[in-house]
Amino acid sequence: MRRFSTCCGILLLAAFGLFAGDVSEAQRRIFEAQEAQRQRDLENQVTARYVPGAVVTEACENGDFEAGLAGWNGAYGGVLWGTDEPDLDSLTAGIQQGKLTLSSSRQTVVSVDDGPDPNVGISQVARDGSTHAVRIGNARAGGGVELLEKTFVVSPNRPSIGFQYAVVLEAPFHAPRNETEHLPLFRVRVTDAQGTEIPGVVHLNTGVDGIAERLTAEVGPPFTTVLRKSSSVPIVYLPWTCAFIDLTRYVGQTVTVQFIVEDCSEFGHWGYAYIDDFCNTDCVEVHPTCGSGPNLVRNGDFEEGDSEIGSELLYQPAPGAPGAVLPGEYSIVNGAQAGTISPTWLVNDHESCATGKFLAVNGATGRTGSRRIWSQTISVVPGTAYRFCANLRNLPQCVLDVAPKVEVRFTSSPEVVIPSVIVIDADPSMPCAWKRQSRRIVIPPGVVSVTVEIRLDESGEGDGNDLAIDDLSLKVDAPEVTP
Ligand SMILES: [Ca+2]
Ligand SMILES: [Ca+2]
Ligand SMILES: [Ca+2]
Ligand SMILES: [Ca+2]
Repeated sequence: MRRFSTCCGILLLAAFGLFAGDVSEAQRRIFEAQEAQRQRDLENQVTARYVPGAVVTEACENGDFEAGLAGWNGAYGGVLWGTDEPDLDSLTAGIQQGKLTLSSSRQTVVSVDDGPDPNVGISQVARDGSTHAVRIGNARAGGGVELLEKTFVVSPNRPSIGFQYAVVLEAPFHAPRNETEHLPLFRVRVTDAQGTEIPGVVHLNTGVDGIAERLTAEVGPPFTTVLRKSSSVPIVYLPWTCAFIDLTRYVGQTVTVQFIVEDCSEFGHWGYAYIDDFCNTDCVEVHPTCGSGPNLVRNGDFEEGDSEIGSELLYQPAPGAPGAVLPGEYSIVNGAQAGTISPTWLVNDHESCATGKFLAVNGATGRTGSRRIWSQTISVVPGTAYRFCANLRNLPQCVLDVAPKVEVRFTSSPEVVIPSVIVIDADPSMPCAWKRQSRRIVIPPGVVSVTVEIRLDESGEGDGNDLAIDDLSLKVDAPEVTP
């Protein structure tokens, strides 16, 4: 929706200097005329319309950009003034390279020989040994939208794609003035072959909870802020960061990965991003996947409540009151219930970080040995490699807290396959900071079922020893990734 500022608004805002960098009415009309011309060119077929996913290439072909932009597709366009997301079906297909300071520079190969980024001083390539990367966008405002795309069939040998990125955005101090406006941003969007967006597969690894697939220009973590003499608007940047896209559920399917940069929809502020090392295996190894195919653990997300738990502890069916779950008891709860049981049980469901359920254990202390808090016997195929994943977090008490020590035991009677001890140290101050643990097991010949046990050591002296468990899975493990 278009809006027109009132006189009052202009005076008030000018008094606070909040919108330094905003464009004049005349400048806005120029940007709108340019965008209208681009749209007319599309309609008259002077230029080609971007069709997402139209060109299928190899996932890792020229992922390091050492061969320029071969194997990559591009698109560009503009946002309408004050609107939300650009219409990705009305972009112009193509790659346009050029100087950082030109709005027509959409996707530009940069070289280590170009020196550091002139605005924030970071390297323009991801690491030593890389001589080229790509810059998406430019340091010129005007509602520009730039997109770099790769469409490929997800290989079983590479079910997750690592990459490196860096982001540089102007960050005006004001929040958007209405719900539909947006600040400069970088996002990674993944779609299936039908063009339907696949949520939850991009992990930008900013270190800040809740940022998964988009970074909007706001002063504060994860960004570093740079103040300028030439402008009252600071620049924020994220240096080169390892990220990955988890496509394990899409092996054999065609997906499209889009890296998108958008200037602010007020037309006054710009943003750009660098990409390098698409298919970097190190970025994935930091975050091993949980295997592929169906999850063989039953009720692994605990959404079915007290089913298939196999615990030696006592089940507490009514967790709705303070202290309801006693030492040596467990319950299946949501975040609100956990907070009622104990004010230090600050935790939300792992997958949604919202209203889902998880297993909460009030571990006993001062006893001998360990007890089984969860167990399941699962049918498996002999000779197959599986990966078991568990999401765990510490629910600490304020004083004399015993950090839970958990053992995951895989047995296939009579022989023990793998024992594995884990001390949980997931950040207790963040309700969504779960710690994912994964273990690879290879099923010996002749073995057709495995019992997975999660055991909790109860020998610590003190209080606490409490933990939450969610999203347990056992899936076929992908073959080792070869670089
Ligand atoms: Ca490179
Ligand atoms: Ca721009
Ligand atoms: Ca859950
Ligand atoms: Ca306890």
